[in-house]
Amino acid sequence: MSGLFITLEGPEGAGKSTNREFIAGRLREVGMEVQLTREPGGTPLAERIRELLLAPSEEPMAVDTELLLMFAARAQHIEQVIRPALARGAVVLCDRFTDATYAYQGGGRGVPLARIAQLEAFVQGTLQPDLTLIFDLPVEVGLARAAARGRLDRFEQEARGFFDAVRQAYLARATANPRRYQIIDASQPLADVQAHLNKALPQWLELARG
Ligand code: Z5A
Repeated sequence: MSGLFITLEGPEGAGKSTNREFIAGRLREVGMEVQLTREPGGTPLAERIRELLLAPSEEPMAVDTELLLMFAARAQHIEQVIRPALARGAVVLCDRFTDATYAYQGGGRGVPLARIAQLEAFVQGTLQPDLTLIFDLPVEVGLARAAARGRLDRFEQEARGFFDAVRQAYLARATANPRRYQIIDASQPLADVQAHLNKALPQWLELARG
């Protein structure tokens, strides 16, 4: 039996973490086993790599170091959590995955997309999400939400242009493959976002199961 792989994406402060619990709840209500997880991270070892990636440090992290650490954490996560969960028929609900690498390292840092695609094929083989929900909102709204939370991590300290490029990279990927991606207007009040999710989820799941 093969499960369903759903990823949640979007720029800073878009509400992925807030809404992943909501989505997991809806899926569990209809009897699905949900494996809730996140990237970078999702296993004890991958969470240690996450700490390296997010901690501000005096020594600048080379772009290739960042890229390889993202995929190192992903390799561990796929082997330990994602593939076993899909094999037992669960829904894997993952807060960020490789679309974030295309958006942040590709769009934000300027890594050539072909290099990301090589690592993607090496680490994932044919594994791809069945459904990707992009929580989209104007950059300034997301940054204000993130800032209101307090201390900023290494990514959140980037300049405005970085986040514009991240957002555009996400939207370009969704436009290029409308079958897999659903864009959600995350600038709406939370109650409206969740009413939309509630209404649209059954149809998206049907599409994803193809
Ligand atoms: N990264 C990367 O570069 N490459 C990769 O391949 C991967 C990741 C996988 C960590 O990710 C960083 O890693 C991330 C990209 C990079 N960059 N950063 N920073 P993360 O997902 O753990 O961290 P994040 O993107 O910073 O998450 P976030 O800022 O916490 O965003 P969120 O999860 O989408 O938002 P949230 O925590 O649910 O909500 C933010 C606040 O807004 C919170 O106070 C909510 O109560 C509030 N909120 C949420 N929705 C609403 C609405 N609708 N209205 C009003 N307020 C709201």
